[in-house]
Amino acid sequence: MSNKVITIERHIIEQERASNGATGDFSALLRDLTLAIKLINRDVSRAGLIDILGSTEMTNIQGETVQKLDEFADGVIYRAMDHGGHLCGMASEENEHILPIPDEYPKGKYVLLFDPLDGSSNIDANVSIGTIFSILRRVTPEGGDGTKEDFFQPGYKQIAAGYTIYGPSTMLVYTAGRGVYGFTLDPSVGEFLLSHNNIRIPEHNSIYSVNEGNYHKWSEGMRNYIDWCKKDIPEEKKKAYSLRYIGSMVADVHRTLLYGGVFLYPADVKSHKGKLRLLYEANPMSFVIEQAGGKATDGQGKRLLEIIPDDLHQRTPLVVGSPKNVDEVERFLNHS
Ligand code: AHM
Ligand code: MG
Repeated sequence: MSNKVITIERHIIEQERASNGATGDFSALLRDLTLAIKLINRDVSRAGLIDILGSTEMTNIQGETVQKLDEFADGVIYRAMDHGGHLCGMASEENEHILPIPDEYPKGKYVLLFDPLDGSSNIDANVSIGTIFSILRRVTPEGGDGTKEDFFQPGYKQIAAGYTIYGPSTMLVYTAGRGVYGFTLDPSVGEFLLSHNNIRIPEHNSIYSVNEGNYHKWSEGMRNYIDWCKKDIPEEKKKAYSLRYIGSMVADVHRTLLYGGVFLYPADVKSHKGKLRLLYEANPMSFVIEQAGGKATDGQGKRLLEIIPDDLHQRTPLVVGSPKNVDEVERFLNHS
């Protein structure tokens, strides 16, 4: 990789230029989103201080007491994105219904779906959390409010998707369908700089990532797969696999993207569709993983990006990661 310093803004503009019919609209949309993410990052990095600093500060500025960080993040994204003229609607994991663009602002040609702060139950333990986003082009006529039709598109129609991970450093990883790029926030200048050019996921690695506490609720095929992971079977695999599970999807998928292996959230007897949401979690992460050369399925041979949604908050079982690891899982799940 060259040692050129490339900001995310420059990168997005160049990617858009390289695609046909670029109007600059899409770059501007992503620029607004990057600003929202920097604002969220500022507050997430002070999460441990909120009890001692937050209360007074929030009261001074907004006249209200401290908000939970996930609600705060939700509001920041909405307020940063509602007036740019690029969107005709938004949908967030935190809100039951479509979030309309206020009447006083123009309605654009995209919709934005997001999980403002995924893994937020980990905040108090200072564990990495993230923001996930997905952008679709509207299918209804331009000018009016976005409707369900605009949101209920299969994931392969996403025109961009990505996530931010608030970890030891803050990273933004995105794809616009031309590979996957990672940017690290340099806090001293407040810019995301290209640090991971054209990320490719390893073909295979001996790592699996799943909440194994659900073992007794899984299907036989799923239990067999996990038992197999733990064994040394010289003729099939050199050694037992390692288990890594953070419990924060963005962090678990990010590690899987960089190191390889597989991340799973399967169905179980209680949750027939698993836990994770198709539109806010599964689709954007699958788009990133596929663009990096990985695979993303529902564990029953179906590509996640081909599911046609019928509910804003629908869930799906999920198996994502290195192509060979996903194939291994599929082999077990399809033989139960
Ligand atoms: P959230 O959107 O309410 O934060 O829940 C999603 C999170 C994911 O980040 C993570 O992969 C999963 O829940 C962990 O679930 P579990 O605690 O069942 O292992
Ligand atoms: Mg979530």
